[in-house]
Amino acid sequence: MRGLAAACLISFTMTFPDEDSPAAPADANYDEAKIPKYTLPDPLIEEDGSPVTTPEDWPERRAEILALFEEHVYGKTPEAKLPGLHFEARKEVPGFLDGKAVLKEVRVYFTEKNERPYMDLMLVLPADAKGPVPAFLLLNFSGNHSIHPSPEITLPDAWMRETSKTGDLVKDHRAQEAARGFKASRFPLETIVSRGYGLVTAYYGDIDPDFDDGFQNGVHPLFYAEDQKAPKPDEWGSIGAWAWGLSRALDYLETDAAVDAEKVAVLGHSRLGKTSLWAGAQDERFAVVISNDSGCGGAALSRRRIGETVGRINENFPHWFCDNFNQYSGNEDALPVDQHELIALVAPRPVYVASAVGDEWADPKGEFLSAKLAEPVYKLLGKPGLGEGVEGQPPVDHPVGETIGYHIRTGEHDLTLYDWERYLDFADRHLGKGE
Ligand code: GTR
Repeated sequence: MRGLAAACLISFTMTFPDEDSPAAPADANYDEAKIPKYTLPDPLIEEDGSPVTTPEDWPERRAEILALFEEHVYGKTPEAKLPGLHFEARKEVPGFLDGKAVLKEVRVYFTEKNERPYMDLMLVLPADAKGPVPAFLLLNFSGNHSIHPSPEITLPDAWMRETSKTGDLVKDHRAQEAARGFKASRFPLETIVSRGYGLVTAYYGDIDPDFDDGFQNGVHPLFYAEDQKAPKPDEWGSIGAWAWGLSRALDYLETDAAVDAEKVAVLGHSRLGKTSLWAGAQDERFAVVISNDSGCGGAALSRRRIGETVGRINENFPHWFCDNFNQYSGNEDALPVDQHELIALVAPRPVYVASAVGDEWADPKGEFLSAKLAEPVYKLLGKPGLGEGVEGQPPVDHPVGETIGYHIRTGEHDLTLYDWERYLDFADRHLGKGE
């Protein structure tokens, strides 16, 4: 079986993501044989037990699954947008990337006030575009200046994480010149624009700084009722807020004639891959949804309990999910949903799930299984899903899939040129070439 063969290729050298990862836990399980027996909820069986057999039945079941994810996993998003949402064009550099691109910087103010919280969007668009271009939208971990060394990119004034590893990249929680381009390998701008696509990004901390402060900063307080000090147990955490921010970026793109807002692929890596899936599940304006190494709380099935578990993620990152999610720490079988149903919420739109061999913490096999187990929903809606012949996890570096794309590549937890090339091919197939 191909799936088994691929599983055997998985090396057991553990690596951890480079952001703010706690030390590797000695007791994490990587042994398939030690996974407890589990039964997954069926995306095509309603809560009352009735089967979903026609495409016409799906919207009702979809709403039910979405409500379960809101209540038990990510928390409810309070409102689509606030009435004062507005945009400010701040910069346009026509000769960016040696003339191959146009750089634009736009500030998204979430309310009528010109003050924080706001989100600084950066757009890199092909210079030779004949009309509106399709685009990839993704949040970044370290600021817009980190994605390319150009001094044209405005240095952010937002709070930045400062750790023993950030050195001279961040001082007093502020971005430094030395950090320009230090994450450039994750953003192959030349390749993206040469293929006819735009790249739109923003620093995720503009929406909600990624630390547990009881939700006093970021966008949460904008939505508090009088006397409310924190989200309720079924209200959004940080992933919910970041996903909401992606939708606000799309609100802006709908106003920018240089971008085809009906052809926007939302993409994210790691915790931001969890975020892109949740954004794409909720906001059906996203034409394509891509999860890169998203792991626990992203594409990986929670019930497999391989690598990072619900208990571990809630302990290390108590602000990512809603408080109700804590009930499922060490209690995954009680979850009314599992992550294949998150992928199913994207249907019938194209979705891509990617894994890396050296990313066992994210459970690559569990990521594949989610994609596979979402397929019946795609088929119900008349789409092939992974398509003919993709039964088990494919071999390493062999991308597969039709409406659901999947690959597991050589290497570690990262967003690489290999990943991007697959996403560009996938976008070409589903959005039409960026021409
Ligand atoms: C890790 C976390 C993962 C993943 C990763 C990242 O520490 O355990 O779930 O989100 O961080 O976002 O880099």
